[in-house]
Amino acid sequence: MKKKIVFSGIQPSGKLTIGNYIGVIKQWVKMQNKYNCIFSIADLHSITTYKNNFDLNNNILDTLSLYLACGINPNKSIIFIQSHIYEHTQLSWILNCYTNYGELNRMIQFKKKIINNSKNINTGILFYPILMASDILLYNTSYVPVGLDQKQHIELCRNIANKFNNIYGNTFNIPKPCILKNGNRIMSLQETNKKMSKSDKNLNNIIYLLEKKKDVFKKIKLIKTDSKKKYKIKYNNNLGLLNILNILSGLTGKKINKFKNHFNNKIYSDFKNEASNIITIFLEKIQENYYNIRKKKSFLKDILNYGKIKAKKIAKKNLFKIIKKVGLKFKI
Ligand code: AQP
Repeated sequence: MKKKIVFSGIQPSGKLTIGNYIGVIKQWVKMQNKYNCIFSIADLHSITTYKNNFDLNNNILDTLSLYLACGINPNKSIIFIQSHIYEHTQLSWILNCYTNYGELNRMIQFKKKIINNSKNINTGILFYPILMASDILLYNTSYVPVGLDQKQHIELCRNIANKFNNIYGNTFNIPKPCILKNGNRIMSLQETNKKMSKSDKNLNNIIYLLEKKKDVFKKIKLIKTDSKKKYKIKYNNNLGLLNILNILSGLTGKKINKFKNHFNNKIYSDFKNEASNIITIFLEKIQENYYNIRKKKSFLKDILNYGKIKAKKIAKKNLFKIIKKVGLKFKI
């Protein structure tokens, strides 16, 4: 039987975080053994929040190197740059015409992003989920591993696909989101009411996959706990500590309760030191792989070129069918 298709991507809008790893990359690594996986580097999405200090070319190579360092195997999975496959933007225009403005306007991410980008509220931010739907639907995707923040976008994608199928007959697979039970929303270290985001201006909220040991310790130390340092740990309402437990579980695959029991009767500073240590040891492996891979520019370019050829073949064939269905078939 033909393997089902998995599609997912990350914007090269900055340095990847442990949130990106725990929420999605970890899932990708597992899924590539069972499915045909297609992983995009979503540069078109990243220009919706373009900043002058973006170095897209380098960000793309950094992102690819981290995919590989985390365990994505280019011999098993297709990895490509979104803007290399023009079919995505072509399909995106078509799908615009099958999406209600009201549906789009309800997207939570849109509402958040226009607040964070108040000086650049471009329509790309509004149309972001339609481009995402095009990315997914173009490959007849069955599963889309994402973090919780993307759930609403996948629901929109499913609505668009159903609407299209109802009009033109069975065209698109209706993709299912794969959202982890634990680790689907790693929160910011200090401001625990929002998720950890690579573009957060407060760097103390983020642990990057390439974070240095001393900075991991520093950032975790900054998490607010009981002022009496010698007190034994109480997790109760301390979202900062619960977030760390979630991170530890996400990185190691061990249950949260196991860590809770382990830290029972310990004091806050022990908790923070041990947690920082576990995180650092995990990151060191990835960082060693990363720095080896990142040097090999022509190897990285070959992977992207190979991915482009493979993705293009599928995208071209599928877009042709869609174009015919909507009646764009005038021949000269
Ligand atoms: N904190 C997180 N916890 C769990 N999953 C996360 N993801 C992102 N942050 C977390 C998931 O990673 C995938 C790729 O995300 P993206 O970079 O394409 O877009 P994003 O969701 O907007 O991620 P960021 O880090 O917040 O990027 P910026 O700051 O550039 O907007 C998605 O599946 C996402 O759910």
